Amino acid sequence: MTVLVEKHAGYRQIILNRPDRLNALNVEMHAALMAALAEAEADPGCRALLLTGAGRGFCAGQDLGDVAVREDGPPNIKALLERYNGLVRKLCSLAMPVVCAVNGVAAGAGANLALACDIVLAAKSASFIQAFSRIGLIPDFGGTWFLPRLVGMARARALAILAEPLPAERAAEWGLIWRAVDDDKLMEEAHVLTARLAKQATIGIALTKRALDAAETNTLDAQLDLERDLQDEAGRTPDYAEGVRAFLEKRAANFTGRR
Ligand code: LHQ
Repeated sequence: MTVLVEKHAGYRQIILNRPDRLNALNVEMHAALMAALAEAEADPGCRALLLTGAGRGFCAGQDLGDVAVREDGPPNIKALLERYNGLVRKLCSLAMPVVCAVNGVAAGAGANLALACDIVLAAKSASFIQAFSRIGLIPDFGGTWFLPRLVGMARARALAILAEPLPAERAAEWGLIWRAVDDDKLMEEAHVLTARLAKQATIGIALTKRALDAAETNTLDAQLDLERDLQDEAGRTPDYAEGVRAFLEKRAANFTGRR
């Protein structure tokens, strides 16, 4: 099994599971990951996801053994990426929060897979490597889109061109990720965070994601209109009514995540 799924109360943990290859991505793992996301999406009881890797790495990007240049010509990278791009699109558009616990090195597409998640925690010993330039490629899996937006163009360029490992603590300082965590606390913190998210107002979070994504390209005018419309949608959810009631009654809200 290249991907393992563990069910917890309100959320699922998805584990990349090719530890002897540092969880490098191949076609089989991609399909398993897509299936795990589709199953999570179809389960009304699943209100958050936690993505991590088995063993000492998070994900070393594309399995280079599978795309080696052979005598009969170059590999069909275009077709492969056409397929893989669906994963980034799916992760970014999921109507629930996705936490990524980067347990070890995240290289190439593996680094950008983490950046496609909503909240990224990383073990202090982990690092992020835009390894692509080492093999003559460009950052893919959304790397050229995520990097400049997260850390600014100067840092994005150096990360992409130099392919030096960025340690987790510096990644957090630079705003590439949310937090760097002591190695032995990573999974505990990731589970606590994901369990907490699974009890929040899920539709409100999904709409927040949509608003922030749209802000990347919208004018202020367009964004204000979008906020009006999405807030109207959020305001019609039972979770909004419950949130206000709970506030007024000075108690914790009991959100259902339902429409
Ligand atoms: C691997 C891999 C790996 C296979 C470690 N593949 N075996 C590209 C092309 C086409 C279409 C789609 O998109 C892409 C996008 C990409 O992702 S391109 C970038 C691909 N990734 C890389 O270039 C990173 C390659 N890996 C590394 O540079 C190192 O392994 C890192 C820096 C990640 C970790 O280094 P170490 O901690 O020293 O571990 P290691 O190198 O000894 O790796 C452990 C094993 O995992 C080793 O196998 P072995 O049999 O010797 O124990 C590696 O060969 C294997 N492995 N990454 N991507």
